[in-house]
Amino acid sequence: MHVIATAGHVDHGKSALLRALTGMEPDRWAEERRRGLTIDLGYAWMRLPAGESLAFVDVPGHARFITNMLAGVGPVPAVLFVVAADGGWMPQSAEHLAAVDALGISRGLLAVTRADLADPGRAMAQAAAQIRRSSLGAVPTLAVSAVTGAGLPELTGALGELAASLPATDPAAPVRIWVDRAFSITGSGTVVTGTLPAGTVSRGDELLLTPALRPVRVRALQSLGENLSAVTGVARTALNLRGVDRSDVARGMALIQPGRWTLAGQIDVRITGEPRGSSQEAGNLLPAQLTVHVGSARTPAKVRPLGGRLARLQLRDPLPLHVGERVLLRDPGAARDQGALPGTGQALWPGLFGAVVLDADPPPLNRRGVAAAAAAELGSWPDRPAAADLLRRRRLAPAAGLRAAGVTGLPEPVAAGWLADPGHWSRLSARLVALVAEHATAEPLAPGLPVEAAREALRLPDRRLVLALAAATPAVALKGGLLTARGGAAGLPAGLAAAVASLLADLRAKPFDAPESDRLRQLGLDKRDLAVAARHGALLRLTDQVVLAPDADDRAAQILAGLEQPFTTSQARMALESAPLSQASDPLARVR
Ligand SMILES: Nc1nc2c(ncn2[C@@H]2O[C@H](COP(=O)(O)OP(=O)(O)O)[C@@H](O)[C@H]2O)c(=O)[nH]1
Ligand SMILES: [Mg+2]
Repeated sequence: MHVIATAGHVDHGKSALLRALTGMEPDRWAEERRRGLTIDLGYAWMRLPAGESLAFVDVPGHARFITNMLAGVGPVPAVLFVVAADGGWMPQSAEHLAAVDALGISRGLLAVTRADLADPGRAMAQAAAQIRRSSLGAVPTLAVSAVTGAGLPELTGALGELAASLPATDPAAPVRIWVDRAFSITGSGTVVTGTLPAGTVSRGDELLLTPALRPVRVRALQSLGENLSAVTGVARTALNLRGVDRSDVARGMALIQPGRWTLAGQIDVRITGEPRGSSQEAGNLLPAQLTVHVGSARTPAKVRPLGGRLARLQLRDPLPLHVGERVLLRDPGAARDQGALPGTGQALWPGLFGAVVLDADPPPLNRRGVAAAAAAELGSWPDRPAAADLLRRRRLAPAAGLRAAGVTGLPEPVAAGWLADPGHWSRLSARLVALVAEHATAEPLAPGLPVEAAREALRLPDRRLVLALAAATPAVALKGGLLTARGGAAGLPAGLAAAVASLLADLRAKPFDAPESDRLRQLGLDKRDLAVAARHGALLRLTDQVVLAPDADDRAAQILAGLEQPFTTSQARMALESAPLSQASDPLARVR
């Protein structure tokens, strides 16, 4: 199935054209039919010559219902632009085109209808010239009449070609359905409808209703009036929900798959359109307040300019978003009818423009100079930020957070569930080496720097990050929850190094026979010396006065692992006493 929305000035024949194409009535309300005016969104569908279904979202053309129009166009990938042959290009033609352009919709058709009432040539040329300036570019253009039926077979053929040319969608994509209608059916409960742009929803799925993130279960689902066990986008869907009252659902909420979207309260955006003509003060690109439209949702937002085309928007109601997606921004203060009409090199419509979401979970801007730094950083980002861009900004981030931001191609985690910016990670590594050295100097008798102390000093959110960092830092060793330098005897004072070398020479013959206190005294090694040597990784200190070669514990484990299991303590002792010393594990190698 494919879904496309109509666009065009009021009374130009959008609803009549859909009626003629589909045989269905897109104006659902009695009031709409009585007044002959589309107020809210309408729905109709047809079967294309190739056998596929094409669903239409019919939008109102009247200026008063522009937010309904935006709710209809927002979630849809293509438009059927309608202009009356006897009306030509009109203000709401321009406003709708500006909305399509701001949303970055690039696929569509131009139907010049009511061609039985006037020669369509002028309207076709006029409209095509305007549309060419937008994200739609050059589109196939057809003259039709809903009354005589002239041109309808050609239009059906062109719709088939348009549908076939739309990019395939990913059935495994994250699900987000913007609610465009909600009602209750006696006996079934709450039903919501919306466009599923990609991904798959199945009966029994649990989805979250934004912004409350309230869990709801899909009890049943329909598409184009048919009961189905699963629906894959692009599709119009009606979902019967368990766990929510009709009164708790409204247009502008969304049903999302858990863990796949960021519920954003503030976003950093790059303006894509041309905000000229809006009510901003001179010299300022943006007004202080904007309305953000995305999908069927809209919310007021406070604008904090970051410089150039970059801004932070503080959303009144949080929205489920991905980075890289388009939102539409509207300046509620822009005088609708005062702006320059298109064709003068100005904005397509005053106070209506687009933006891309660069960051849906940006860091706070609470210190001086941070905004400028943010602008400098965001300025280099592409419209679809990659994991590397976001990580450079976050430095460290849970992989789940980046997945929820819609980022694919995540790097390998550095520790359970954590991603790190490579630059930041190597700076942390250097910092850890310095911390361990500082601690050794400050507290020479301490056996090492506790992992928790390192976590605090490095301000890391998870102790596992310290463990991973230690493992990735060759100059640091981790044993028993303590971090020590892995420098061997290299950093020891000369006298101490010599004494330790003698000790290690003794241990060569009997690696598990700790030197007696007499021998230690003879070499001039006191408790403090032993601690310092252990801190440098030159000795393994079991207790204050009991030391072995630094690799003794690993070697003991190896030897014991080679014994027939289970073994007794005396068998173990015997095995260790007679342990041969291999060249590779010569402890002196570290001192020489
Ligand atoms: N003669 C003629 N009238 C049309 C045609 N299409 C629409 N109309 C009439 O134009 C008016 C507006 O049509 P409608 O579909 O409601 O316009 P919308 O506001 O764009 O949805 C209605 O009175 C229709 O009957 C057409 O192709 N030929
Ligand atoms: Mg209509």
